[in-house]
Amino acid sequence: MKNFSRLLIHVCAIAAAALTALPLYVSGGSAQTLAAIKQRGVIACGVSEGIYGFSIETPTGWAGFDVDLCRALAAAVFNDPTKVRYVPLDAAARFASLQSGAIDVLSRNSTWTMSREIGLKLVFPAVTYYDGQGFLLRRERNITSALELDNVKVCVQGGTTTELNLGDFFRTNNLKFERLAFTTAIDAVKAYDAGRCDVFTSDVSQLHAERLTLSTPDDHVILPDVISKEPLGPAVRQGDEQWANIVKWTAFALINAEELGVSSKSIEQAIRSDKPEVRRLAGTEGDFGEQAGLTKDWVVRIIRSVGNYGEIFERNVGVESKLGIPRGLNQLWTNGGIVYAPPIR
Ligand SMILES: N[C@@H](CCC(=O)N[C@@H](CS)C(=O)NCC(=O)O)C(=O)O
Repeated sequence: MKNFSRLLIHVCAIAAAALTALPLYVSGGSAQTLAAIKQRGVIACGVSEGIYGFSIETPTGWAGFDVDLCRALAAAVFNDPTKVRYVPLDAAARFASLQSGAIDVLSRNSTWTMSREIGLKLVFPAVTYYDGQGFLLRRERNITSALELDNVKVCVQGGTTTELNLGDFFRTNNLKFERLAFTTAIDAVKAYDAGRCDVFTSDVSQLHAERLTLSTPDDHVILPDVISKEPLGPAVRQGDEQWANIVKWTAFALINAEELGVSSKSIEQAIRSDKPEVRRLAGTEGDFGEQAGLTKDWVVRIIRSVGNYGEIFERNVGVESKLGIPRGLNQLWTNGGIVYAPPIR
């Protein structure tokens, strides 16, 4: 008996040693998305049909905050941010397109909600932009608070959380409104611009973008009220944890890079850094990239191509850009915001 238990301890010790030595490179789930992407040579990325600063087709290709996440993923997988096929999707079509496999990832101002994850069997691996719903209206109305909005016609895009929050807000505050819902953002904004509605409602980030497309942007104001939580981020299908992890840790790598002061300008120095956190990020220490199914230098590839989270924010939507959105909640937690990524270690 004594010999048997000694043998058992021995076997367990060997098994434990073997387990710790085994590199668990492929995380659970059926890891078919990354393989399919590599075989195809491009990532199919679902974006909006056109929101200035977020995802818009320009003469030189797609650009914007949401587009840069697609570019970052392509940089991580192919070391080439251009290896993306953009699929413009309206609000109603976006999730079905992801479920059917027509796209690998949706990066389109989409709010992470419980029903979208559980009911639609999707995963939102990270929040990339903390938003909330607001109202845009004509300056001449002299309205300064959303609580003054009674008996108004509201233009909204259907198939969105915006449409649902709108009903909640007016019901909760005993205010009357008439909803004019449109399938596309272009039609909703056109109707508002033509005077068919008193108010246009959407995520505040999109109000900033859509205001620029109006015939006289300066005649319209965004009310200060924010009536909902809209945590926006990329979405993927359930059942492929390897790909979900790549999307999640690409978003986290962008944030961690900003926190560590690693930018497109300082990335070459970061590769030579002796700071442990920077070395793990740059892949000069550890095998974090390989564990994810990528390469050691995956973050270097990303930062060289698109910059860090702060650079992406400022370039596309920040105060110096046409949209002029302050960082606000989207500032790093170390600077008074709530943007916080788990560490690479
Ligand atoms: N974040 C909200 C709203 C997203 C949304 O689709 N908003 C419209 C309002 S402008 C939009 O972006 N449309 C752009 C398009 O359909 O291309 C959601 O996930 O439901």
